[in-house]
Amino acid sequence: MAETERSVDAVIVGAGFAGLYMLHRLRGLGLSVQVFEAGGGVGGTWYWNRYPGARCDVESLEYSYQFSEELQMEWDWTERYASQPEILRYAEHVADRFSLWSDISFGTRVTAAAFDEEAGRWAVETDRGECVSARFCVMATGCLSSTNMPDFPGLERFAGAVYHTGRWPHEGVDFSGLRAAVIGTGSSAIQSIPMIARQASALYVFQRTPNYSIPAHNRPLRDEEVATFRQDWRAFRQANKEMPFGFGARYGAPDRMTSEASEQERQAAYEARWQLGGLPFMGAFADLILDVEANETAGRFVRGKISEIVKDPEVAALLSPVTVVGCKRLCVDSGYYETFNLPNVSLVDLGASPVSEFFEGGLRAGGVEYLVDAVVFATGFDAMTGALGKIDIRGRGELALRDKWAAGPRAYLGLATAGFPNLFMITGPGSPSVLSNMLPSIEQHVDWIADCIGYLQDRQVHRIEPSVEAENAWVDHVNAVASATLMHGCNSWYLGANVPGKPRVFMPYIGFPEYVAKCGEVVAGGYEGFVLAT
Ligand code: NA7
Repeated sequence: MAETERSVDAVIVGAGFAGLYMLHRLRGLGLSVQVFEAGGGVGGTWYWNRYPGARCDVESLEYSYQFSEELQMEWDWTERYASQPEILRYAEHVADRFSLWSDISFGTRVTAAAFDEEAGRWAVETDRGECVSARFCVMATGCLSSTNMPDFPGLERFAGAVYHTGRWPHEGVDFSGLRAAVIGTGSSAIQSIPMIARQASALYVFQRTPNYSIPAHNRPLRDEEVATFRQDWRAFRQANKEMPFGFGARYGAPDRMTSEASEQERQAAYEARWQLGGLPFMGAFADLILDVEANETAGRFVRGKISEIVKDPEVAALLSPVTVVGCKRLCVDSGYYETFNLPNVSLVDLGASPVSEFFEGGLRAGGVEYLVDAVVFATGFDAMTGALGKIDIRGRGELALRDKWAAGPRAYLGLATAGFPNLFMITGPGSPSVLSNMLPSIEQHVDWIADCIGYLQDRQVHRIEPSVEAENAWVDHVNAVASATLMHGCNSWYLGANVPGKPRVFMPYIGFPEYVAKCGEVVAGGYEGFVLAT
């Protein structure tokens, strides 16, 4: 371990929405704080994911901070679903408004963090050779920040341009006149394909597994809906907090089972949700993620829509998933299925014949050569644990987090992990995180951590970490809740199934209101399940 050069009360790793608000809260407690950020600016996932068509799949009035009334009154979202450039401008505005820039070191990646048991402090090292000593270390490293880049044979021989949606060039990419390939058909692909298809002379979409996608029906926000939101934002936010996934209250919580509706009523309910657009589609009935037959009624509906939209029946069939709707994250699109009617767009089925290799002029799959000038990897992320795994984090007894989590992540409430005192995670594994509206989840975690640090300060408590028993019980509970749903039954990134060799463990917690209540109970019980030491 390098010698520490500087001491602060807290180090925060990452300056996305989690890191920014954490910095604001810790400053409010009078702590000295150093934030390290690998990117050249704030915004986290919205700094990196600049691919064409990038947009949040939660509506802008909901995917925004609520800790400051002034911020909510002064920031004008322009569209129902905000685009990446607008969300990035918002993050920058927050950094300006709360004067956050001065405590953030950009272009600096944290490489290691080790707990010195004698001193009770973390030594945090960066790729710039700096080492800072801190009492608290907060990982605000993001759930979708470590890209998944498949290791295709011969990729190094490919002479064309190679991009990953999660690391898009800041200057943008002009595909005009180019033959392009997109590998993957998850959210990033589904958003970018219609945009790339408008420019490329030929676009090959390489699909391993089809995904369900619901139209966004994006549109400019209406003055009256913004005015209503501003007038009554507290009730609006509170109602969302009571929703199972922390958003979509204005469309109503599902109140009946599919079996309680006639076939005609079911179709009408799905049609209404299709016309509404986006993730609230899953709110049509209460049993969609609980019962496979119920789910299949929704699956049939979406497949019917695909076959209506896509003119070539063979292409429509290939685009039609046979899996459970919502088991993999539902996608939200603007003209995705329609894009396959364009003459310059071809769908390549990798299900039966995967990419075998790249060569100088393109790639080969199923014995067919595809000559392309550019390849876009829309292959997703090493989600939830990827960014943490890249840092050499060592707790008590030099225990490496990578070793502790070799069989899958173990954390209490997704906030902290036994053996790593005074280390906090924002939206870590075992918290609702990606199965909730991320911004309110981030705020809830940041507030919990800041309140906890305030509590420790007031009582002169020097260390906090979860007990192994509490952690085990929580991990069991997270799994039990997931097992009671259909969400653990497919190869999703919620389970780590998209990254070869990653242990299959269901990582997010299902149930935002229950989770928030549990966090409150833990505090009311004097940090129940945590070990506090003076
Ligand atoms: P996703 O949703 O993980 O999608 C990645 C896509 O890439 C998916 O279709 C994968 O197919 C495909 N993929 C991954 N590896 C390969 C290989 N080796 N060969 C072929 N195809 C592959 O990532 P996104 O970036 O789209 O979205 C992530 C989240 O960001 C999203 O859910 C939103 O929350 C925002 P597979 O399905 O695994 O067969």
